[in-house]
Amino acid sequence: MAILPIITAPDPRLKRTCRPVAAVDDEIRRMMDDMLETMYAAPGIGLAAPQVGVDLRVIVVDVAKEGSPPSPHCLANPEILWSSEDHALYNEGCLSLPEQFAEVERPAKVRVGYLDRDGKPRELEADGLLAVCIQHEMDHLEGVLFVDHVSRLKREMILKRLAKAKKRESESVPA
Ligand code: GNR
Ligand code: NI
Repeated sequence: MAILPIITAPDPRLKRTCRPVAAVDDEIRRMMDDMLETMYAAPGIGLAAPQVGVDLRVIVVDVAKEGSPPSPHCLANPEILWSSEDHALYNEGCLSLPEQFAEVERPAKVRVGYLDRDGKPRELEADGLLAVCIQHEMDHLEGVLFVDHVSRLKREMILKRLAKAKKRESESVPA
């Protein structure tokens, strides 16, 4: 297993539409395992393949609370089969927009179809934080970040703040 570098905005690789995986083979399984390790190390509750530079439709999530047993999910080719009429707000963050947050509104519940780590077709009904996380990760597969769901003013403020933080960081590290 390996911890992979996480790409941050504004990187064009975060804006691509990802390709479906043909099959969940050993190479995809290795990528899922590396993504889980990378997500836990970050730490984060989800990770999408484009965040590690891979343009394939693969996401991993684990929203288990600290201290409770891990509950990893690996999803290849995820599809929203149903989403609830009722929506919910959540203050979202993203490992590709470090230390930035904004309230995003999404359907409160979703039913998702996908291939699991063994390539087996499965369905999952999610609500609460798991529903937020799965929708956030699936957005990444379309090149969409949480800032694309907020006003242009908020989005530009967040992207400017992130650019400043990155610049400060690059200048404070001795060459
Ligand atoms: O670790 C993460 N936390 C989080 C918090 C609120 C809403 C979504 C997320 S996903 C994020 C990890 C990430 O960037 N996944 O793409
Ligand atoms: Ni994200």
